[in-house]
Amino acid sequence: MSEHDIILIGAPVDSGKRRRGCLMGPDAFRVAGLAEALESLGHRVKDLGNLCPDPVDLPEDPHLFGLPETVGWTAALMRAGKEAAAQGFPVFLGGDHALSMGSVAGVAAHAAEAGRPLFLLWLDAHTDFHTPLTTASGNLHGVSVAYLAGREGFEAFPAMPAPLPMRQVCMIGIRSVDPGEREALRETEVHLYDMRHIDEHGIRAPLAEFLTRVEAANGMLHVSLDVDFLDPAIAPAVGTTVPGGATLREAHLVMEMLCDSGLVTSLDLVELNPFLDERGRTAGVMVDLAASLFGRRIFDRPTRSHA
Ligand code: EXY
Ligand code: MN
Ligand code: MN
Ligand code: MN
Repeated sequence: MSEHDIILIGAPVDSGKRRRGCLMGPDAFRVAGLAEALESLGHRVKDLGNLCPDPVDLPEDPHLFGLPETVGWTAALMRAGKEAAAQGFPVFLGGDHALSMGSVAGVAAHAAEAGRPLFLLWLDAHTDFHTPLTTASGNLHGVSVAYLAGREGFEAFPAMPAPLPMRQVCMIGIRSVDPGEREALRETEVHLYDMRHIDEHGIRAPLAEFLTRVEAANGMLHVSLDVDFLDPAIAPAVGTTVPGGATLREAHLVMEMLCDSGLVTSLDLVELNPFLDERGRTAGVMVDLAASLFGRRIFDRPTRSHA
């Protein structure tokens, strides 16, 4: 496990949906001891504090919630993400999932300059594949992947500098998809593993297959971890709970495999709503998962089994 220069970027984005609270997410991660946990694993950690959205001169859209503010966040995060990716390993502390439009776009711009393909692992109950034209809720935390893929309808946003081919995107944990998203995804080459697939085949095989492809392409890999990837029984602090999510062990296995791969180059921790938490429990689970991704383990492998 190599040591990283980890750059924490607070992104208190709360404009991606009506229910408020994600703006407290970055501080909850700090209070739960994220930086200390990563430092104890041998990494250097620099916390840039919290970003602000760029001011934008754009009218509200009656159909969409928080459009100007979300556009401002996208521009600010894109710039910060590109800069941080050139200097170390950016970890974006959300904030709701609308922040990934900026974080991933910034990292993608860096990858394009470095001449490497960017792959995206989307760990989520949702596919977030609406566009501003198809969303029924008007909540922009549900459109991030569509923006990153370069779908139409994002004219109000800064242009996505390097649209991601959907065959470079892997979604795991999916269990809530709207009809418009389902139809649009069918036209793509996304690698999508819903919870039924995990139930039937386990979580190891699809992730291993994806990581093999990232490695073969000498790709960079951004991981976007939405709290609602996890089952609400272990992670209640999220506005969009969907029963039947990943267990604690499944989630840790994903993080441990990602760590072993050495392929991950940036990370989002999103949708934590501390207002809905129970004595910091969800923040603690998310910090533990990040620690697994950065090298915390029960034993160094391989372990000898005594049958
Ligand atoms: N598909 C639903 C909508 O568009 O409103 C729910 C989206 C939830 C998105 C959360 C962040 O993952
Ligand atoms: Mn999401
Ligand atoms: Mn979600
Ligand atoms: Mn495949």
